[in-house]
Amino acid sequence: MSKLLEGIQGPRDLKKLPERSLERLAAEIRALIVDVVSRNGGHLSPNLGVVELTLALHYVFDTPRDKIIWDVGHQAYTHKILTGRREAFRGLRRSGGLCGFPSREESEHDAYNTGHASTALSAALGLAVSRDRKNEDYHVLAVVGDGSLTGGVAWEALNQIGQLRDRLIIVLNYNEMSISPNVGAFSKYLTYLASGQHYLRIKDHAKLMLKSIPGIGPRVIKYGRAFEDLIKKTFFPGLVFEELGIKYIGPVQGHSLPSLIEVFNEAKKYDGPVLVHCVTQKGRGYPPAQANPEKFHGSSPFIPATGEPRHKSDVPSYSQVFGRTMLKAAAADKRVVAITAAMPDGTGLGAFAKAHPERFFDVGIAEQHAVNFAAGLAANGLKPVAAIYSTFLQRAYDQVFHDVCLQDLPVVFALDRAGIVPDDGPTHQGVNDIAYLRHMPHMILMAPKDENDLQHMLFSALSYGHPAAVRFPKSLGEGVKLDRDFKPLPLGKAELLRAGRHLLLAYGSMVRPALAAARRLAREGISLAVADARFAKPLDEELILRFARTGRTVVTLEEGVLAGGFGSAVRELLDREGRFGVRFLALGIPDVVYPVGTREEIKALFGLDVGGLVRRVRGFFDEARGRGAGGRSRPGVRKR
Ligand SMILES: Cc1ncc(C[n+]2csc(CCOP(=O)(O)OP(=O)(O)O)c2C)c(N)n1
Repeated sequence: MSKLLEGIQGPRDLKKLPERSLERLAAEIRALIVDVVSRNGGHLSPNLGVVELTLALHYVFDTPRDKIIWDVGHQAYTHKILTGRREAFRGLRRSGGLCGFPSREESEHDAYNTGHASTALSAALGLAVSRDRKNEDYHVLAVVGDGSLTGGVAWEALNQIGQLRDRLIIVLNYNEMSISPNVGAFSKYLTYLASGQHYLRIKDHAKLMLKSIPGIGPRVIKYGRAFEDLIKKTFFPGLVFEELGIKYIGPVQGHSLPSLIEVFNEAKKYDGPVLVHCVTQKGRGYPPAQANPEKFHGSSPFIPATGEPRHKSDVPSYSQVFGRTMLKAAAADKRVVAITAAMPDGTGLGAFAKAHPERFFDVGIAEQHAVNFAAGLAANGLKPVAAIYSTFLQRAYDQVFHDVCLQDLPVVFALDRAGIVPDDGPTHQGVNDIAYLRHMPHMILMAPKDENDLQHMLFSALSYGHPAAVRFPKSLGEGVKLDRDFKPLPLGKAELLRAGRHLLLAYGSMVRPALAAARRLAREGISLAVADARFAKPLDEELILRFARTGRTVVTLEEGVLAGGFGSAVRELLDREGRFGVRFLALGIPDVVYPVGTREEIKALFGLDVGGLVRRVRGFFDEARGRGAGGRSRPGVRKR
């Protein structure tokens, strides 16, 4: 039998299919998603959960004229497959291939770029309001998960959606999961709605009330369906969404194509904001993901027959070492508590959560609240460690400043996924944290060169009594031996790892490449000392100035943006101290949007791999010797 999917070049082809064929098409899409994600890695269980929902959306609505905004956007694979990217889907998350998230640069069907959670409602409202002000006519939809609805910004949007009442369709994809089981009081409320209990309870209650009205009550109850409608109309306005001015439809079985098509057609007719509550199952149709939706939320490549990972390693990841260190730190000090914003496992805190449930807090997708909450805990003597990915802490810039740093509260930030983040594309890069934290008063910034130093840094951070952030990459460790006992690191002291005439000063993940580059350049007669900076703040000024004062060259290396980053800090120090005629070069990442790729590919793109470092440092020395720029000597450049 030929595949239906092969005939789908765009949503128009989908609409030509009879409704009864859609189930078969859903099965074909699931098979394609499992196949591609098993090879390339990606978000499996969220995508398997929305196959029918997406089919129904494209069956009823008409993109690119109608605009669909996917919250987070990690669940948009079926949408990509149906909108002319079926072939390209094989290159998902690969260099030069499709981005794992919606991308306006990629397709006119992607109305808005996403990657961080809880943004779709605000953006959809913006589109809807601008449509109405410009007298345009199309539908605007936001598809948002129950996890993403825990994010504060989604509530700020709901607040205004209810106020403005522009025509807008919110599709709530409810599966009781964030990455892990969803948390919080609102999540419980959605569960209550989805279970239908609210309706039964209201119905029973109303029946009792009506029965007690002599003569009329029993007769009304007898009219069954009409009675139910009356109940719905009378009591549903009490729902939170309706109270906010948003019509509520649901709950609807999110894998039943006929039901979905019916409710979307219904939602289409409504002239105001409407929310359709769809109940879906994460991982639907692939048993390993259904059984363990959390493990397959974002998966590395796996063997489809078993769900087992394709690549295994005995070397622990930085996240795992962080998690183990937290267990040790908690055993050593009762004041240590851990906070995650919906990432208990991704951050390596799973074991901590089990061992110390009363000292572990999953606040939901709520980074701002996480930091604010940590400040409160610290203000009363606890030692909170907020484990938040570098890219997501961007959300809480003001809380870090206003709540933590101004009050000099000892909150420790464990910044996982700092630096170049493979495969997820521009929204997930962790390259800004040095720059957005460096100017915060009282803040201490650290980055380990390996997983053993990570332990010591976390331990030290907990002892400094100030706000401190430790950044580490999304990567396996370097495979070094882990010391059993914690070693306190002297504040603001770098470690000289290799002697030499000029200085390569590397931060965190760049230390090892710096050593390798220095070894290669030594063979060419360029003598480089290599120091592990350990701290971006406070800097080891004594060490840097020792090299600078003798008029030598200083080169800084960082896996972060150059503007305001670690190299900038060193440059500011040199400027402040008079420069001494030092030649200075800062290597890092420019402020550009760069494509999907592996960490190695992106490092190479910016010349931060060993080969690139050798080339660029050599070039810098050549320039000084007058061999750069066509061999002409440049006036004003000091010779070595
Ligand atoms: C601001 C922010 N914090 C954390 C994340 C990481 N993250 C990606 S998906 C996700 C869970 C989303 O849950 P939900 O919206 O319910 O979608 P589901 O995966 O269940 O379909 C999280 C926490 C993110 N993308 N953005």
